[in-house]
Amino acid sequence: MPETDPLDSVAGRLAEARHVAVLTGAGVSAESGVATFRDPDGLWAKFSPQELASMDGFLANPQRVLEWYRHRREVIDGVEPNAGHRALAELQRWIPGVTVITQNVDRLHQRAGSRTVLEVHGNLVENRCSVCGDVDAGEPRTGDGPDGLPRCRQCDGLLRPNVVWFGEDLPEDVFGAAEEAASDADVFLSIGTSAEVYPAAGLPLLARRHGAFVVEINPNVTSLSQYVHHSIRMTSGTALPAIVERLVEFRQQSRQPS
Ligand code: BV8
Ligand code: ZN
Repeated sequence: MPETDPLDSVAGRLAEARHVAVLTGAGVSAESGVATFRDPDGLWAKFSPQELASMDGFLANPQRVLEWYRHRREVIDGVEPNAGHRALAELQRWIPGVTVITQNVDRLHQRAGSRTVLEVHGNLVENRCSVCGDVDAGEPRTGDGPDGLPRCRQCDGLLRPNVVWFGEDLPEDVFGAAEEAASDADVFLSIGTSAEVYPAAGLPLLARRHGAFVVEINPNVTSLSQYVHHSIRMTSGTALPAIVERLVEFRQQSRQPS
């Protein structure tokens, strides 16, 4: 019996699925030219997460943190969604019950046309007041204060990127919706994430506990690999278009009169 092509078997599962949950991480944006965090050439190889992605780090040196996020915004403004992002948007057109749960803050899923995107770690585009929580989109204004830092129009508090830092709770409504999507999923795809950061990394395990068929798409082994039903050792930019292509073939075959 020839070994089924793993891409066929994942596409076959998706063709039958009503609810699909997808968890994406930095690896999905890698082929757009956006650095990941934990790859050898990743962000954490150059910068310390504690200093740059935590409230303590921000309060200790707001200029340095704001400069780092301004640099990352510049990178994001200069890149395009890749074939992996576009394939996920296409998947949502074929299966309306697809929920994209992303740890990424770059909004490339939305730019590729994905709807129902749950940003569990916030986004790089908006700013939030570190005191009253007011969110104002658009570039942080250069600060009017003596320290030259951007400040809130409502209360003059320091503005910060509207992302979730280490030690901060995830937005309750967004993460609640992500847990619901994972629990309801017939198929759960974990794509381009090292599955190291909790509570997001717990979502594939939650899906599996609720009976989902769990697939990992990642060129490398991760801490999740031992728990999934299928590992596809390919990049998302290659695997996702191939899976969607097979799904479309399956759907068209099933429409043909037998
Ligand atoms: C919280 C900010 C409650 C936005 C980020 C001890 C044990 C367990 C947990 C903890 C612990 N101590 C502390 C914690 C909790 C902590 C945590 O999980 N720490 C880990 C590191 C141990 N979590 C938190 O603090 C969270 N909050 O728990 O609140 C609480 C409250 C008070 C006190 C304690 C707890 C908040 C987590 C959010 C942190 N914010 N980023 C930003 O600036 O971007 S995390 C950061 O990591 C990003 O959000 C990123 O998305 C996330 C996960 O990384 P990945 O996306 O997976 O990226 P990575 O580089 O790691 O991996 C890339 C993968 O892609 C690789 O596997 C690679 O092989 C693959 N790849 C590469 N190229 C491709 C590819 N795949 C496909 N195609 C390719 N082409
Ligand atoms: Zn404020």
